[in-house]
Amino acid sequence: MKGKKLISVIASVLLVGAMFAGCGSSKTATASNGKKKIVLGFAQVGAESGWRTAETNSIKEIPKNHPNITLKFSDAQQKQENQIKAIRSFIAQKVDVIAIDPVVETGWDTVLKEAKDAKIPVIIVDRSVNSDQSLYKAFLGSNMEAEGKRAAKIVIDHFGKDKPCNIAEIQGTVGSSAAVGRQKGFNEAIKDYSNIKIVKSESGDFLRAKGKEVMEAFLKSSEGSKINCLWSHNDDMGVGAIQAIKEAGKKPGSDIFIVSVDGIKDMFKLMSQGESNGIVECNPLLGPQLADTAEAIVEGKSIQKFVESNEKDYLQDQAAAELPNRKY
Ligand code: GZL
Repeated sequence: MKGKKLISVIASVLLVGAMFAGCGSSKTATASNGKKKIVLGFAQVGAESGWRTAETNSIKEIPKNHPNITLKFSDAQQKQENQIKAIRSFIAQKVDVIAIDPVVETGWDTVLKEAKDAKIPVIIVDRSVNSDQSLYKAFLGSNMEAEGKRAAKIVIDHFGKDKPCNIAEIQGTVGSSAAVGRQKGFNEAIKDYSNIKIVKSESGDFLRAKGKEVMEAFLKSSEGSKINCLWSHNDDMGVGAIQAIKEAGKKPGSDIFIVSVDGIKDMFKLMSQGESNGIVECNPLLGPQLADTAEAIVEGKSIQKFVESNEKDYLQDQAAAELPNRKY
């Protein structure tokens, strides 16, 4: 009896082992490129600008260059509640990694804690969050405050310490780290120049059409006639504002000195025609970095917590030569 009992116990242990062997391998399945399979959920801001389109294209290219990564992509139409819904859906689907480009800086703690409780690592991309840094694994993106300082330098280099400079500022999305940081950096940089003042400031929500509307209103205001400088938090609003400046019978790039952020082709084209004066580049091509970071996290490798994009600045006399090189 003993021998028979022992054999049946060994047989059942082997059977159970075989049953679970399949489950273990499916969890750590590898793809054709020998890398671990990853389901990556990306919660995008929206499709508000040329920069955003370029970023989205870069993210959507990930599976082409990383066949081990399956991308789940959501577009929140610039609404935080839609982004939070998308993140909760990714958690429910038990994705391996969640990436978020947060439309605004605040209001993320609860959903980030839900992701952490679900043991799903989070990567913050492009814009930043005012949350406990332990709630996300990495940040990939630009230093927005530095971008504001870089834009101010272009203005200061042109107007110096004496020439009157009356600035119309068209801000980005209210509460976004891009608008908050750029405004903070710009204002910090001009504070010691008594000749350089912001005389009008309003949000155009990073939208081309709103940039035009805001600039039209600025030009019709009591300060309109003295505005000789436009500081736009992104190129798209700047392109719209340039349209408004022309319709008001003024020359963009000469009657009104213009600086904006992003580096999209449309603004380089206008600058090559003398209708803008400075572009502060902000890199949207974050897909490759995001893929590498997600893979490193899944493979348990150590990663850099904050990875800042490399960016350049361009002046009017560089625009024509640079335009053919622009990728977005
Ligand atoms: C900045 C990015 C901003 C761009 C805008 O990194 O979040 O949002 O400057 C975009 O064009 O809408």
